Amino acid sequence: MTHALIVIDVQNDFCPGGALAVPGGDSIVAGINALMDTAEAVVLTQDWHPGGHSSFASSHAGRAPYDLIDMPYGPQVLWPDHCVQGSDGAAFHPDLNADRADMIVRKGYRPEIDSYSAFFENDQTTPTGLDGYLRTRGITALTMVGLATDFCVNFSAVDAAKLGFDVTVRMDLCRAIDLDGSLAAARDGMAAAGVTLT
Ligand code: VGL
Ligand code: ZN
Repeated sequence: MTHALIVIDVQNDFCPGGALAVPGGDSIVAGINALMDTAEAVVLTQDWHPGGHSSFASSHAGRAPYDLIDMPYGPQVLWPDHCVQGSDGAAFHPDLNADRADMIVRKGYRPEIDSYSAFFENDQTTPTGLDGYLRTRGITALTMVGLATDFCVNFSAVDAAKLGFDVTVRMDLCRAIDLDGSLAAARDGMAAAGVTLT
């Protein structure tokens, strides 16, 4: 077994009606479930923030969602409160076949740092442990799907490529937030990192 399907953040808060809804976020669920049926290994990621997380605009006086601020580790977009640990918004979409997962990776649980990537937090050095998990299973090729194309999928795919995995992003099974051209930038960045976009 050398291939894994990585399903990024298919959670209620990123679907229509959620706190940080991605347009059409729920429309990819059936296709992802179908892909799971044929996958060798399945890993889900779950955005998992404590209340008052530093990526929430509500944690910064005078700031609004989608403002860009400087954090000690670099620039950070501020978000509406979302995916608070244990909340309904943090749960996987009810139709997602989460029972199929071999492994669930939670990220963004440190109050002072965000984590878009499934591999490293936003300081780009603190590992989540997923690299070690995949390597010790002998997995070398990854297919990525999920939410949002231009943030967590993008950062995960670029990090995976940098780590030496053979990475394909199924763009038809991802949906984007698209802030100020972030989707186009993500496509370019992923392609430049050697990620295959289909
Ligand atoms: C995400 C913004 C904040 C994502 C997570 O899953 O793409 N985006 N937290
Ligand atoms: Zn988040």
